[in-house]
Amino acid sequence: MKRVITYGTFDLLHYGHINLLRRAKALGDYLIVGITSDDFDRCRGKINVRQPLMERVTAVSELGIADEIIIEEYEGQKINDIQKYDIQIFTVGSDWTGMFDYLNEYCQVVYLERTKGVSSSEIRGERRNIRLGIAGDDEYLIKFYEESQFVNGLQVTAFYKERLTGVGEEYKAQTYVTDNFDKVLDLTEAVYIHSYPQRHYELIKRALQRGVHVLCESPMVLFPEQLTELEELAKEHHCILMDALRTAYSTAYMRLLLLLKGGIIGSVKSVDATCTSLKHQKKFETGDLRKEWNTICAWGPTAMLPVFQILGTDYKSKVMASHVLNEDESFDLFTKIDFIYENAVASIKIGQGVKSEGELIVSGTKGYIYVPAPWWKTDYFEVRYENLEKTKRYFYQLDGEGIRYLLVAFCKAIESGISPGFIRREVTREFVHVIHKFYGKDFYKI
Ligand code: C2G
Repeated sequence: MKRVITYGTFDLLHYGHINLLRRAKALGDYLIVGITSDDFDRCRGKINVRQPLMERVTAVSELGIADEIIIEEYEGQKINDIQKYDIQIFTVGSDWTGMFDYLNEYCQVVYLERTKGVSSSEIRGERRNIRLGIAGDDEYLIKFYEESQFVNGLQVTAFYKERLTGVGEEYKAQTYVTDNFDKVLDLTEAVYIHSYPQRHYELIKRALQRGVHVLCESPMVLFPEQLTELEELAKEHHCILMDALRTAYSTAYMRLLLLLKGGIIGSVKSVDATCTSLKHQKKFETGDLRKEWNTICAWGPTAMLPVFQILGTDYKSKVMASHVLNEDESFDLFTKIDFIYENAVASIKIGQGVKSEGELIVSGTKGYIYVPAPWWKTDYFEVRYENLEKTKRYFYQLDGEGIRYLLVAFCKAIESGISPGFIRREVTREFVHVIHKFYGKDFYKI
């Protein structure tokens, strides 16, 4: 009996896949099909897969072509499978020609002509066509624009710029660059806002009133009552209003939270997060501070994210200490906040005028999790115990700082009408509450 194996994602199953599977079966007597897990696809950069694993398994199984279906979960599994299942032929489409020649050491490798004129990504693009506006005035928007190119069915059609003339100019050919926000809302179904905190409320409100979905950098607003009003407006206009804190969408960070919930370090007693960057320090000596991000806005939500997602938002008390500019006490260069919970503590240190080690440490009764700097965009963390030999190391590919995963989640939310649960509403609310307390001078001046 000649045993054949092939692998694939088989997302939105189409006749190109079916042609491949039929010809693969015809190469032998028994066909095993390896279907990639959601995680494995994400790690190898396939972030646009629409169907979860079991839907893809069912679709392939119902064809009645495969004799057996297995799940491909990690790089290098193919060699194990070829030996484990006593495979004589490995086959895959010709778009992979040459990529699997190394398997010739274990079995015959056959590349079958790829079927022209159909692909899952084209089908995704046909089924989704979201025109995205980008609004703000920061070089960061360029990175966002570039990341949006990785998301099937999402196209940046307009750039709204407020200050920096450079931002967006180079994309004039592909997008409409304007300083008229209403014009952007005419050309889009969704808008990403990264202006400055004082400006977000008005831009979000105008977008929601026009039925445009909103993805906005945290903090979305500076007053708790504004957030309540915008949440109501989003509901009234059936719009998504989503917090754009990209750390929450990075695979390593999400896996860290799941491991903690599973008790990998026992019960958590302390969360310590530090975020500092002196990148903008020069601006604070000369620029117009009203349009700059002070530290509590620039880094507060990021640093508070793990605190509130691991320990919750019902802390008993907090103590805030800030180093602020003399000429403008609402502009902090460094802030430390200690949160006291019923059974745990947390501390964040954030700074744009003070440098420290940007790590995240979660301390538990059995061990601790260590995430090296810059933890907020990490692809790596360690779980450490008293016995260092028991250290577990985790690595999850993070392309583009997690922005493309954030955009995929935003598109899925728009299509489903359901905000993803990555950042629960009460966490977003607590960001705003703490920042509001800062502006209310509820801190010790240091
Ligand atoms: N395919 C094809 N013709 C198409 C589209 C896909 O022959 N028009 C083939 C691909 O070459 C592949 C299989 O169908 O052999 C599944 O394609 P995908 O689901 O796109 O998955 P892919 O990541 O290409 O699978 O590690 C091997 C890869 O997993 C191969």
